Amino acid sequence: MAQPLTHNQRLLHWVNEMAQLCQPTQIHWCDGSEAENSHLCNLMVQNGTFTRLNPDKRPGCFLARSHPSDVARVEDRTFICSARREDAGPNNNWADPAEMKNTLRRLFQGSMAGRTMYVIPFSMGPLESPIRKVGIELTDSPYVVANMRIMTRMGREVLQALGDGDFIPCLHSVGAPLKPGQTDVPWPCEPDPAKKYIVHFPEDPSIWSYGSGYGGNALLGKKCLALRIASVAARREGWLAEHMLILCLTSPQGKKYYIAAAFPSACGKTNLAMMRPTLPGWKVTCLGDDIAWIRLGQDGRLYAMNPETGFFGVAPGTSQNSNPNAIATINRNTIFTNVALTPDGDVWWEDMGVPAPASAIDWQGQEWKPGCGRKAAHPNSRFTAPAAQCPVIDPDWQRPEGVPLSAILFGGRRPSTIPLVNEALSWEHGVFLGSACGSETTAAALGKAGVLRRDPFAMLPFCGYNMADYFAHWLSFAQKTDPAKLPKIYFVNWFRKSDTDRWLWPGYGENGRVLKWICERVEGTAKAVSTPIGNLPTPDALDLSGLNLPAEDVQELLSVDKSGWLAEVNNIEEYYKNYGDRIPEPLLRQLAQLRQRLQ
Ligand code: OXD
Ligand code: MN
Repeated sequence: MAQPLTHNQRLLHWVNEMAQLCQPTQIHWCDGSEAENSHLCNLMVQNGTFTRLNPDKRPGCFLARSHPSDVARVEDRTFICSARREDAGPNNNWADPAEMKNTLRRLFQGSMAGRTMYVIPFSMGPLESPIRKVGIELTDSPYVVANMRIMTRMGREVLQALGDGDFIPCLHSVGAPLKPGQTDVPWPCEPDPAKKYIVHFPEDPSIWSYGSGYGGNALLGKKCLALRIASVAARREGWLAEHMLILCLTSPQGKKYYIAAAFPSACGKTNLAMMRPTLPGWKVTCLGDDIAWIRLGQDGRLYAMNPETGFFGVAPGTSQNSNPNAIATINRNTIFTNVALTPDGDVWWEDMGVPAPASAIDWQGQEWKPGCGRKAAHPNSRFTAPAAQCPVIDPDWQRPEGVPLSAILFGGRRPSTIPLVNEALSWEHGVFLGSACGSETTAAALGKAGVLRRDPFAMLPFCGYNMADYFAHWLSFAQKTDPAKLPKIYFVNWFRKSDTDRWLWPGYGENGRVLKWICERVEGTAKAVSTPIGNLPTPDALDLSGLNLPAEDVQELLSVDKSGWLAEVNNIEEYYKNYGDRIPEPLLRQLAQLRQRLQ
């Protein structure tokens, strides 16, 4: 659509100004229609960005291969440019906003030459939601347009809902202007990592992203707007923008329990969000797999809403066994990025649970054979799929007011010390547990096994302000409402190992057993023992029927390792020191009380 679809003067003015700066050949206002999408997909097939997959196997699906330098979020090139450095906190890279804008203006000058500037109006959250945010992303990447159409509510109806209202300006360029006559490459980007910039100005608010076309760097509604910028707005406006899945667990009696859960990356959030519980009669339906916006309802309870409309999931490891519902979700209308292409025009990745093809084209476009020593799919290869296609999507997933939470879960990959499940003693204690979230790295990831990386609330890369102030914001909810109405908080750990490096807990669909105990605690019917670290299930309170777990494994999963916990207390204390005296007093009190209970 060449013509602007709006009379919003501020928007028209800004688009004009940015076009002057970036110098695109033309401007396209996205209407979000089916026709527009197929036109863009055809265009990308023609220029080599997309490969159309075999329509008999994956109708409406495409494969994209990125430049090898552009395969993941770039945290070290991500900036929060608040006016004051201390407001960004030690958890963020900070730069002076005026200086950064100068740098960015220089970079964006002429950056879209030879390309089309797409204007993407998008809404995070249902248009009727009281906390939805409208963003306008200007981008020179049609790949970004096609992904944003899956991940957000996008197009004409958003501009209609916006009217003359306020929007969040999001400027994006792949940073690869074309000279007259220069032929394009399938994945244009700025290959030099030091020249990529993912920048947030929380006080504007605005987002400027330069040099990358991949995932969270380029789909600006997701991590940039719905987490970093939204977390700042949420603090000001009295709600929470969280890195959480939302699921509904329905009991055999038909009672529904809505649960939100925060886990650091690579801890199985998408798997849990749509899992199939093995326990007969229990059912999980999915409301979201990555982000939850949570606010107080009129009844004093916390309500969670997923601001996205799609899943941007990691492909490797996704299989019929680990996540059958994801496999069913991605069988049509899905964009795959950096997975392998099979000779029959389908996709393949490591641990897909189906035999490797005899040959394939790998994520870098090269011939690949099993055993050749290279991975066929990049470890961070992705699928972008509409949430509505998930076979267990919850009927209320688009409710503008969200769903009332019964429980909030925190977790991480913790081979030792942390029990299978632990119930917080109070909201304050629960916030303390969230602040101590973290995951142990594997040998493959960091060259050193057993390194614990603290990732409070799984928000370390996504909190748009000082994390200590974020802790205080979480604590404040106990004053904003009757604490008895707040969800109960749990810390779970599916990743416990024995001394001999054996998994103690089967995970996946069996995690429903832990969720069942949590729901029974919410009802006040399940047994627990009070321990120095929190309330743990008695071994007979967990429904382990048919599992045949050795009694000593259950014992280990549900016991308190006192010396391990004392070390944990010291480690948390060290971690808090990063935030100096900004750490809220109640968390220091929780730490001291825990130490005392352990001694
Ligand atoms: C994601 C992440 O991509 O958390 O969702 O890294
Ligand atoms: Mn995530």
